[in-house]
Amino acid sequence: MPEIVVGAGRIRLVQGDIVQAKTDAIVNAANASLAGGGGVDGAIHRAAGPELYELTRPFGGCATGSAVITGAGRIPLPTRFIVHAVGPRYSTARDAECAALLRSAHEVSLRLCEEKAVESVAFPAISTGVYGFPIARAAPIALQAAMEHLKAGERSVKRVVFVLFTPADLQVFSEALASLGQG
Ligand code: AR6
Repeated sequence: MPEIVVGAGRIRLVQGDIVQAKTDAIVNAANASLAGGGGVDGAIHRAAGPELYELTRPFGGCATGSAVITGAGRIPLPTRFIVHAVGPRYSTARDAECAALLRSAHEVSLRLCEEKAVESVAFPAISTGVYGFPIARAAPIALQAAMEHLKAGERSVKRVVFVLFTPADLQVFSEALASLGQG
């Protein structure tokens, strides 16, 4: 299981269903309306139950590149929070802008976790499904955001887990982690 130590924390990569992550917080790859959808969003809403819609409704949506945090509905402890992060829809023509938005979706998610004194958080590969972000391009952006957050020190977040849905996605993240770890 790939894992690296960063400052006082660690980043781990696993393959599986993020609903089973058993972290204090789980990040959802949401959309700007926060009204639910397919992919990981659908899986999280199914597990959390209809109350999750009640929890997101007051926000009235979320900008791309940002995130909001709610309770976890029916997802059992230790998970207490869902972070609804909105990654960009990828377009080659706007690659740099998409990269910045993906990075900020991770940064805001981690900042919200700090506000709630979260120690462990699980991320999916945001934007790499329906939103079409090439995963080999997304992986180092996501990992770097997590590494920089942990490196800053004095963080409540000590463990960042990336839960990749397929073995192929896990492989891509593992290679990105290995090259960043050496850098
Ligand atoms: N656990 C972990 N990863 C998952 C799971 C799961 N249960 N299910 C899918 N993935 P996507 P996006 C992976 O499409 O690209 C929704 O409709 C999937 O293989 O869920 O950010 C929202 O409402 C992929 O690697 O999210 C938005 O409208 C990754 O999660 C839109 O899709 C992200 O794929 C967001 O698109």
